[in-house]
Amino acid sequence: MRIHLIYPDWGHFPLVYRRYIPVMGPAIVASLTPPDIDIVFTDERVDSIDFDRDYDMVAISMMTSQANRAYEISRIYREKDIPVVLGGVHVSLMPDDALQNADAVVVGEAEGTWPDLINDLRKGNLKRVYSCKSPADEIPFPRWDIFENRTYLPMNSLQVSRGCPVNCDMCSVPQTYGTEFRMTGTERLLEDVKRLERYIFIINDNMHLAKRRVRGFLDGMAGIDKQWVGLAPLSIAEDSAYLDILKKSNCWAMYVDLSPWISASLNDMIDGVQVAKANIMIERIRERGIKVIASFVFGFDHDRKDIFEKTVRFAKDNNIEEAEFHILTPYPKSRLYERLDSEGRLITSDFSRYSTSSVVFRPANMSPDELHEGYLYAWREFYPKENFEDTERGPVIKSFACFPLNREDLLNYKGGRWVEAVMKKERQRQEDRC
Ligand code: B12
Ligand code: SF4
Repeated sequence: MRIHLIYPDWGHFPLVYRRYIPVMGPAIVASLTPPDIDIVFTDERVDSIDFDRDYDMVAISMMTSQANRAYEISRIYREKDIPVVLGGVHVSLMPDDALQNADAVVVGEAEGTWPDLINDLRKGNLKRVYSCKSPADEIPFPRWDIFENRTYLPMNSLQVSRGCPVNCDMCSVPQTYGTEFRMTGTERLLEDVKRLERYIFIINDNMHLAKRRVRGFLDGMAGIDKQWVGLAPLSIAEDSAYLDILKKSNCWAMYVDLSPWISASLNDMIDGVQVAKANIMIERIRERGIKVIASFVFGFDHDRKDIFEKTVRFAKDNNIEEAEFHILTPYPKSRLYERLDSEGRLITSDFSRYSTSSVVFRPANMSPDELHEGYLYAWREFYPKENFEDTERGPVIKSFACFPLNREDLLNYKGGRWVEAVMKKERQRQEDRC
């Protein structure tokens, strides 16, 4: 038996290196698949799909920004009478939408659903919906080998826990994984770490809420020769002892979401004290040798037209090495989506635009075009000219300021002349269109 596992194209994201991160969802689905079934994996971010090959089933993983492309791929295979199953965060949020475009859908975690689905496939009796009723105790070690022989960064992800009790306005995590913080055991995590690449992306942004529970894990990381990058709110800098633990655990950089706290302050909606405080906190993180990758979101109701310029100035004044700029995006089922929908402010239901690079709602203090222009201005203004390239799909930033390998090593990594590779693909796309 042979299954084609697909990670569809996801549109565009300015920082090119993001395209080169192996993704965990498909790697877990592959590891839950019994060994007598062949898995052929296509990552459309870097590969093209060979639609002529025959399969017993096609399985597609998707975020919201990938939904339209996933449905297109599904249609092509279903026309060939190959059954298609869809899974991933968007399917968990909008199963009915997905169901119209597939033979079967998986709602929630694959651990609690995929084995049953495979049994039904063997019997030729696929059900329409597989829902994860209770989360699995055991998360398998992802099959990172499915990404081999391609141009990825030498980096694997690690998920310390699933679920989140905090219900942030724009986040899809509680709706996908539930509201309980379910942490994997420390020993198991540390064993897994030893099997990973030298550089690790710890994908939880909420582990800092459970400092006491993750302490053993972070202490264990200190004794392993691996470096990691993570996600965190700026408030981690309020706890110097915790910052010291992070440093000892070999954390080299943190993605820090600076919105909307900072943008409200930059807009003078609240006093400038927050900005002054942020400067100190960023410095505290940096003093530990941990780089700050700053993430800024534009489009809040308090954002006025000068927010773009003020944000870039803030990032430059703070000597941020790497910044990301996003357009506020209301993901289906989030509180933000419900609010904007109820106010009649959503302007498109084209999910390929739900990528944080497009405006999909009417902002309060500017037009959608002004928001998009301001977003482009921020990328262009923050990065040096030689790192910036305009393409038909949007700006491409060839920066890896926060990656621990130097530029030359990175370009020489494995088959990984990845910056050239992505630029070639971008050019090819433009030529195909002409
Ligand atoms: C690491 C990460 C990334 C990585 C890798 C992406 C990826 N898809 O894995 C990178 C850096 C590339 C990335 C980029 C983006 N990301 Co991101 N990312 C994450 C993060 C932090 C972890 C993802 C992960 O590895 N999870 C662990 C795996 C195991 O979970 P999973 O993928 O959901 O898979 C499980 C189930 O969904 C299911 N499943 C998944 N696929 C399949 C397939 C089949 C066939 C089956 C049966 C089951 C199944 O089983 C898996 C195991 O249980 C999540 C938050 C989170 N906690 O999940 C956000 C998240 C996925 N990202 C999000 C967003 C918005 C983005 C961006 C769009 C925006 C941005 N500005 O960063 C960009 C993409 C740009 C674009 N053009 O679209 C949102 C997605 C929301 C949505 N509704 O789509 C999330 C949920 C964050 C959030 N706070 O809401 N991201
Ligand atoms: S953004 Fe982070 S803290 Fe907020 S709900 Fe999502 S996972 Fe939890």
